[in-house]
Amino acid sequence: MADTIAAIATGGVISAIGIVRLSGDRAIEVADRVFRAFTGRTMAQTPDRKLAYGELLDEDGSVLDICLCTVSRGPGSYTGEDTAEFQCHGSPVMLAAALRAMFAAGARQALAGEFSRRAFLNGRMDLAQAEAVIDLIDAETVAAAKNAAGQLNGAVSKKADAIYSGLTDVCAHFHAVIDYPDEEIEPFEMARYAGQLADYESTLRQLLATYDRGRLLKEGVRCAIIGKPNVGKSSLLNLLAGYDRAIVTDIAGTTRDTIEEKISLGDVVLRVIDTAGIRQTEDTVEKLGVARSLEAADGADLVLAVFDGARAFTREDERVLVAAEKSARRLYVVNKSDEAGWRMPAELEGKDAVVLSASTGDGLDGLTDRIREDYRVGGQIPVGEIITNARHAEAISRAADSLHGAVTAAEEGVTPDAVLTMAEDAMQALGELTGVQIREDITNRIFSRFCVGK
Ligand SMILES: Nc1nc2c(ncn2[C@@H]2O[C@H](COP(=O)(O)OP(=O)(O)OP(=O)(O)O)[C@@H](O)[C@H]2O)c(=O)[nH]1
Ligand SMILES: [Mg+2]
Repeated sequence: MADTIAAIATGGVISAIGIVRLSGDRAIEVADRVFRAFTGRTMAQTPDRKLAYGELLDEDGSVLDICLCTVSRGPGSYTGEDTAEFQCHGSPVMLAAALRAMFAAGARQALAGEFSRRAFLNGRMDLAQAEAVIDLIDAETVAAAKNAAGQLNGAVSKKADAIYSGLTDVCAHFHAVIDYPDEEIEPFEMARYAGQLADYESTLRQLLATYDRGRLLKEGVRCAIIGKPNVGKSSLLNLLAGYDRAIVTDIAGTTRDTIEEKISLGDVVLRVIDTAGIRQTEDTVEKLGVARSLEAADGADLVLAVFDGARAFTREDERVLVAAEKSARRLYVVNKSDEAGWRMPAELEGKDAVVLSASTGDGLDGLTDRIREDYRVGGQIPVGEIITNARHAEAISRAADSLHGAVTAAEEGVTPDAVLTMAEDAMQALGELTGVQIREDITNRIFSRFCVGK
């Protein structure tokens, strides 16, 4: 028995359409208590996925809205249970009243993610697919959405399932030989399977290698702007953001603390961090600021090291160069190209430098094109097969390590049962990925990230 849950599935703002949904054993009965189709037909008499036009009623039976209702019966529905959905006008107060009427008719408020949780528990989707639903809702770029859609379609799950199933066959063969010695089963030779296990490991490693890119796709590229004071870091942040986010003055040491701003460059989301100018200072506050600047550079995916091309290259610039070179990835920005006397510093010769004027905006496209090109998704990796989820990456990595252990042991002639224990560890890890084998507390944590109504 699944109790019947109800929730408003659309956002709590005034909009053209608002959706309320129901799922559970009594979903259609509840729908019939709050909805009267103009045809006179009940929803119980209405076929699946057919729209009915009619009146939505409150607890007292007075009309709240004129809307559309559709039902989808289990097991072929999103949750695998009987479901009903109302497409109403998008007034948040009216939708709340409709929800109250459904509670009065026997439904209860759905918890966050409860519809998708039921879909998972009823086998309508695996755990990796359910997590793709939330990624799709959270997507900040079209590329991120497409990748999540690919995962919802099972791009990653299918690979994990194929390996899981292959490993099941290997283990089953071994156990059959041991358990049924009298049967004529082909003898088990571990060496025959070593190549297969190695192939599985390599498939998993390839999948895992996409996680670097996937993390950036999902979380955005952490991009720290560093440089000595007054080179135009905050001006660059403002130029990228398109508005005056940070204070800009001609006083060296204007920015004291890090300032973060999310900026979308088409398919790439940058989390830009403007920092305090790096210099030797006795000022306590500024000193702390400089320490934060260096920390930001350390933790960044990309460092934009800014220099003032209109002024001499100094020892402070030298320090910035060193910090940039220590970072994961860097681009050198030589600013103030609008000023007479601008020149490319000899110290940057042969380096990846972009010429810019943060005042006029000249060179901005060159910079953003470079960043977009570097962090663009696609190319070699099929969309949908980019791992974006830390939990998935961890499970895949554990499975690959176990398989590596199994292959090495098989090659060294270790007894099959020891090899297969490692293969079973890999199965356990893959089972956690798709949710075949998963602890309930982990499932709870995953679905609690969903919004109510999904
Ligand atoms: N001519 C010219 N002036 C610029 C340009 N970019 C910034 N400036 C000027 O340089 C000065 C310092 O700019 P900021 O953006 O505050 O520099 P900053 O690197 O953030 O400085 P701190 O916060 O002190 O570390 C301001 O007077 C800006 O107007 C540029 O491209 N051309
Ligand atoms: Mg500044």
